[in-house]
Parts: sequence; C-alpha cells; structure tokens
Amino acid sequence: MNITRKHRISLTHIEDVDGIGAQAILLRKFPDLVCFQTFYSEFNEFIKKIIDLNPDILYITDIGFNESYRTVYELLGKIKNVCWIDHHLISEPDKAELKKYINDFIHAADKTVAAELTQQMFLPDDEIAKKIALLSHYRDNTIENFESDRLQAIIEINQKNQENIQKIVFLLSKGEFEHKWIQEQYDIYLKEEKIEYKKLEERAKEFKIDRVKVVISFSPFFATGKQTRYLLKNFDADIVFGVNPRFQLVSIKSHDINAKKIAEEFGGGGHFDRSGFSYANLLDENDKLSSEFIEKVLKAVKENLD
Ligand SMILES: [Mn+2]
Repeated sequence: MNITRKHRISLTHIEDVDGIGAQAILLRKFPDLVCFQTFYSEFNEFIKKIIDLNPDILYITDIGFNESYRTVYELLGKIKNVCWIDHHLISEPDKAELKKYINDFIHAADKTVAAELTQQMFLPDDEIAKKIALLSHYRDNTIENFESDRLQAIIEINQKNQENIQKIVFLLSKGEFEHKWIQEQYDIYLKEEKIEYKKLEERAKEFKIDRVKVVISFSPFFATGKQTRYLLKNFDADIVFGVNPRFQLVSIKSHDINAKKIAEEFGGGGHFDRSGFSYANLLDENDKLSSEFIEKVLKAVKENLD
C-alpha cells in the first residue's frame, strides 16, 4: 500500500474543552499531526509562524472570527490546504472573504460545537471521538457534567503550561479519560479551589439593612454562580452577591428576597431566587470592591425590601 505522508498541522483554541477536544479528535485520526494551541489574541502570530513551516494541510478549530483576524485571511491563501472548523458567529461578508483563501469551511450556527463538527467529519463511528465531542458539547452549552467540568478545570490550571496542554490533548486522543495524571491534575485544581474558597470567605463583607443580612464577596477565579451558592450556604445571610471582576459579572442569590428585581435595576435579570447583571469597574485601585458599587447594591436591596 502506498500511503503518502502529509505534513499536517492543527491550530486550536487553548482555553476550553471544545478547542482541546477538537484537536484531540484530529490527533486520534492523524497520529503524526503537529499540534499547536493558541489564545484568541495570539492567532495572527501563529498563522505567520505556521506559514514558515509549510504544511500540506492546516486544520483550524474553535478559534472564532475576530475582526483583527481579517489581516491574516489573505496569508492563509499561501498554505496548500486549510480546513477551518468552527461554530463561532461570523458575518456574511467575513465568511465570503475567508472562503476566498481556504479550501474547507465547516461551520455550525446551532448548538453543535467545534469538536462535534470535527468528530462527525473525521471519525463518525468512533466511540472515543464521540465521547470527546459530547464532553465538549456540555462545556460550550453550559450543561453541568462531572467529567467535562473536571477536564475544563485541568485545562484552566495549565493555560501557561504548553507541555501539560499537549499531554491533555494526547491522553484524550487515546481515550484515557480516567488516566492517573488527569486525576492528579484535578487534585491540584481542587487544592487551588479550596484556597480560593478561603479567599472568598476572607473578602466577604457583611451588611445589615433593617433585619436583613447582606453578604458581598468576589473572586476572579470562580464563576459568580459558584460564589453565591457557597456564600449562601456558609454565611447566615438573607441575600448574597458574588462578583467576578475579571468577567465584570455579578450574581445574586436569596431564598426570600426578589433577586430578579434587584438585577433588573442594573440592567440584568434572572429568577426570583437567583439573578445576575454585568458591571464595569467593580474593584478600586487597591483591588477591593469599589465603595460606589457596594453603595449602589445596598441601595437596591433596601428599595426592594419595601
Ligand atoms: Mn467552542
């Protein structure tokens, strides 16, 4: 049998299960695949480097279509074959422009994620690829799932560790979902998580409005919903606020105060017992919750008690 070996490169999104999963499926299909992972902000630089490597084919997965990427669309025309698999939003003019320079454009505009598109195209009948695709689907569609969340956790703690990211891709490609190393990495994550919960407790501020106890805290590490669950459980509060300054998000949780109405005052929304809104400038110059934000929050609570 005469098999021509092709020089194949994959460039994927480094930050989540879907990007890593899409690449793992490609590696499963093509064991000699050269794997690169990038942040959104470093995509253009990577494309320039990859052109110098002169691959026969470049697979781009889960990257999205930032305006700044337009500057490299034309460069992609220099690569023999480019296959772009994605599910991020793209405008029609952008799509038309991109398609001038690449060979294959595989795109979903529904809830299908990049790893699912990759699996359907390259390994339609492979059970391990299907599982990787499913874990990715859970992540991008915010469906809680232990294995998917664990995988996301270990990807997150290794964002600055290329070697470990490569290892995650490799283990997934082999279907080693329960590998000892993955468990060890998850233990490291759990330890960091414990430290961050402690910090969340230490940063918590308690206030009294009439007989109502309000607790506000923040973490750049945890999603705000995770913060409010913890705060309501561990502080004897009537209403709690969880804040993520990195994402400029605030969550509210309470058993008997209308959280939805409070969130609406900040342009947000949600349910009676849990709601959220976004807010810029949450921290002051000392990395503490800004007093202006706290005042506004307490005022909104007070108004909604009457
Ligand atoms: Mn994705």
